[in-house]
Amino acid sequence: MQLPVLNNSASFSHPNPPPAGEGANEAQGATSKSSGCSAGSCGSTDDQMGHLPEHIRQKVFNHPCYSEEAHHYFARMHVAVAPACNIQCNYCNRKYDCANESRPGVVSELHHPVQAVKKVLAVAATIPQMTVLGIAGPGDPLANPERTFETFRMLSEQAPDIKLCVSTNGLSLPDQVEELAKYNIDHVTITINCVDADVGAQIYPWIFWKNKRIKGREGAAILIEQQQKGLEMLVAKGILVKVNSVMIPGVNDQHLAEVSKIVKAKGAFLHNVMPLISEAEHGTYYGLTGQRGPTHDELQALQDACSGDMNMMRHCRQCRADAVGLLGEDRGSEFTMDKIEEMDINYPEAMKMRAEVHAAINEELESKRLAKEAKVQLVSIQGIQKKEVTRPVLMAVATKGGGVINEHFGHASEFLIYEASSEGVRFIGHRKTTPYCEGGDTCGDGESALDKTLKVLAGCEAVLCSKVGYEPWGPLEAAGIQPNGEHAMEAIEEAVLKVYDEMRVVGKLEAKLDEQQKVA
Ligand code: CLF
Ligand code: SF4
Repeated sequence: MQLPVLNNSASFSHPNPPPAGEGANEAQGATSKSSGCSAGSCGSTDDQMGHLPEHIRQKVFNHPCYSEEAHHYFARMHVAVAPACNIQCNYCNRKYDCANESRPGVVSELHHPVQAVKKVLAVAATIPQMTVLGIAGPGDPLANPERTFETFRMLSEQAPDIKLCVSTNGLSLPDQVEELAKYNIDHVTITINCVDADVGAQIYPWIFWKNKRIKGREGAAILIEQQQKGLEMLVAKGILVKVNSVMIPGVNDQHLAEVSKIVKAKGAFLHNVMPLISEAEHGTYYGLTGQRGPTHDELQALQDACSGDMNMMRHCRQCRADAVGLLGEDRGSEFTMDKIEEMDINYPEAMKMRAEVHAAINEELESKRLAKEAKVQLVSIQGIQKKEVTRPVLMAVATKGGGVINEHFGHASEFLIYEASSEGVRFIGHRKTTPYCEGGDTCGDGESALDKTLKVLAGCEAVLCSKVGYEPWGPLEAAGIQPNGEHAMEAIEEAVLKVYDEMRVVGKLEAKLDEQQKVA
């Protein structure tokens, strides 16, 4: 069947769904065995999922956050039904969405559970690739149990083909684990920034616990205990747990590798280390006191350090609490309540269409995977396996999804960053920018949109896109970033590997290596 498009140009697909079952403990341990960055794409689902028991693959194959590969093809949506919070984080201003799972400084439109369910059915019927509904704010979902569980209850009855997902600070998690299990919620995120109350006291000024406000170290100690207890209880129930941690330089950056070890030992499935975003205009404690966030290099170094212990998520976009669409895009404006009220949704019919789309996606992805394996082996045999040069190279990729290079340089609002080396290709993360074609002459402080993109791409030696105009070509080259529009519609990792091999053949890698050695 012809696949519908998720956004303007990409088509989508997914891997084989296996049968469901219990026993996440076993799988969560097994997952971490493949972490680290050996040959091939360590961030890709091929690696992450190849060794997983079938019942765990069933839970993650189409979850865009739990599977790096799935995020190219599948969408998620959030409904903002949970306004209250029971703790205070120093990176949060209550005017905005919960920064534990959302981009700081964003305000989402709050919905009543009945409205939220209507919205989910409308989105699922319109975007069949939307597989996951998450509740992640604008406050803490489990500090608003009635609204959160009412939404989950209605959805589990009316839309059983949608996975349900929730994110929490963990304070009231142990009391809610039974309720979460009741609605077949397979995915829970806990934000764990520390396992040491002295570190916690620098992040959480207070918590609200048993009708009292408890400050400083004492409050942090209770929060940590509840988070760890909640994690253990979820794992015991076979629920997959993702741990989010906000990296705060000078506060918990040295401590997060230990957090990673501990949560892995307890059976967490995935660790997502997110950068602190602390703009002064957001009015948070950290923003106002000048606490900086990490650089791209610092974040990557910490993620690499943690990846020795467990599977790392590197594709998080810090979504808003009412996000709709692929990670990195926001189609919320297509689904405002007035538009939804006018839609006539027959969800049982929509479910049939969704199942067909998912089956077609499954087939497409399977054939892509086989083709990719064959081609990557060929390229390896032809060149890289000779190990003439091992210097790794960062490349930026412009994509709208579908796992292919299909975005114009000037339209990209973010770039995916890949590292190519003699070991293969691995996904490193994403970097946001202002689209060059929409940015006008300046985007603040006299900086042009192109200047901003050049800064964002610092460290990359090539940018792969479907097209790149004449105007940015020169400045990109002058900045040491080779524009490349020759691999439009090709699979990303394959194209990155080809460009890397081309660099090797013309001696670019050697030259750079020599320069590096001279400097050393
Ligand atoms: Fe939403 Fe979170 Fe579920 Fe995903 S988001 S509740 S696990 S469905 Fe995903 Fe968005 Fe990152 Fe969250 S990219 S902020 S990790
Ligand atoms: Fe803000 Fe979320 Fe922290 Fe609550 S848990 S204070 S909403 S960042």
